[in-house]
Amino acid sequence: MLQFPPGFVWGAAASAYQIEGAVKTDGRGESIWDRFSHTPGKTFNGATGDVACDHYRRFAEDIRLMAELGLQAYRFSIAWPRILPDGKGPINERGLAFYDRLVDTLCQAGIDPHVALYHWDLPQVLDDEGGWLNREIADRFAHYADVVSRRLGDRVKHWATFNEPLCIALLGYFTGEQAPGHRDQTFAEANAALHHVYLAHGKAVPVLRANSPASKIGIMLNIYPVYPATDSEADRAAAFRFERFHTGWFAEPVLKGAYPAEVFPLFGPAAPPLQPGDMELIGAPLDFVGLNYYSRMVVADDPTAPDPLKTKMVHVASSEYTDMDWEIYPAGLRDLLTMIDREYHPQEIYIAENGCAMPDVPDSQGRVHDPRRVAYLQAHLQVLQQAIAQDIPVKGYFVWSLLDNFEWSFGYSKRFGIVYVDYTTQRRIPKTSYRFYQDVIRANGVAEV
Ligand code: IFM
Repeated sequence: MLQFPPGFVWGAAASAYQIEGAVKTDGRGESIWDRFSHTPGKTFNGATGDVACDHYRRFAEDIRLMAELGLQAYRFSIAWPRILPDGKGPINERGLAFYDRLVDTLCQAGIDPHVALYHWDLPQVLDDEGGWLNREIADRFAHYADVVSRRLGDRVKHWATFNEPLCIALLGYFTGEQAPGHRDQTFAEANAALHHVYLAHGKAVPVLRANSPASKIGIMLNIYPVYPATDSEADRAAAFRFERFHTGWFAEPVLKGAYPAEVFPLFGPAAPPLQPGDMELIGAPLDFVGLNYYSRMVVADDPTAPDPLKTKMVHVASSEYTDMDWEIYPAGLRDLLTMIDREYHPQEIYIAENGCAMPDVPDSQGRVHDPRRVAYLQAHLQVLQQAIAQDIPVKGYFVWSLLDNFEWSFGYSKRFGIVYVDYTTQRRIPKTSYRFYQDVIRANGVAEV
């Protein structure tokens, strides 16, 4: 048995729009994901988060599932449009009261609430004013952070400002796969959105510290370790360029307080709209970094590629891939942690998301057996344990996700949960991986395979 340190935190993660449903209940305003998912052609089979897992109504049942699992922490996000339906004010008391009840019920069950303020569901009214392209949004976000942390800051001990700024910027403003669905190929919008997300982060951090002084403050980043497709000089150079763009561009503003100088000139007039003082705010020290790890990137040099990086992604023929077509590569977690620790020295790290989509189906007796997810989790936890044994300061692990849920533009076609959700009845069925994770938590360790 590979033991984790005493006090290691075992958690599960989710986000508001992916599970809550109840999009018109108790005064919630419209979010960009309501608008986007209701636009024909934007999501698989036209799926929306209108009902999702109905968690808004069933949260107590879901917390019972968490308690039975032995969960010590639950990471969820707050829906900004429930709190400030008009983006700025007035405050919607019924929305705040929901999260109050959620936090209280978690605490009563002995489960520590870890809160993310933004997991992609911007109030639509703010998008109508330019959304993340409008610099003023940073102050709106700081105000929202103030309202939420004044109310919950006595019980919430871990706050994250944003989940995956890379996705907000790239998928929201470059590829258009996610809300608000812009496709600006000059990159100017993605860079502006990223910069304003980070500015909002920088302005919210001191607010959270003031309102919730006993808490730890951080951010969730999705950083992929990058590997060359071959050992050729051209591919190694391509992997370096790609890494500078991915980790460098999307993570270093918060981890180092600077955009990488070698990437900045690539964008010319599409560079982020920096103003004096921004980077000091953005780069202020954090208490923890949340890393969302699923897979790695393998890249090759491609002089014909239309983008300035001149690279292409490569499939590894010998590897196994998940239902998202993401390579299963547990060793990447070790490489990522080693790199983050060496380059950026964060005080504390959480694996804030890790898991896989698999095509789960109940058997004739209604049980859901998911051995490939068990193997995935087992292999990643084994690597994680080894990294911790080498003194990398990982304090906790959050499986993505407790429940199957709305996987953004993929709708309900991808199942990430350790609990199966039958969307016609809302019945929850713990999968084999739920039992596996229960054993891991109980033992505070994982068997070596
Ligand atoms: O479901 C998403 C989550 O919202 C953000 N991180 C990746 C997950 C799986 O795609």
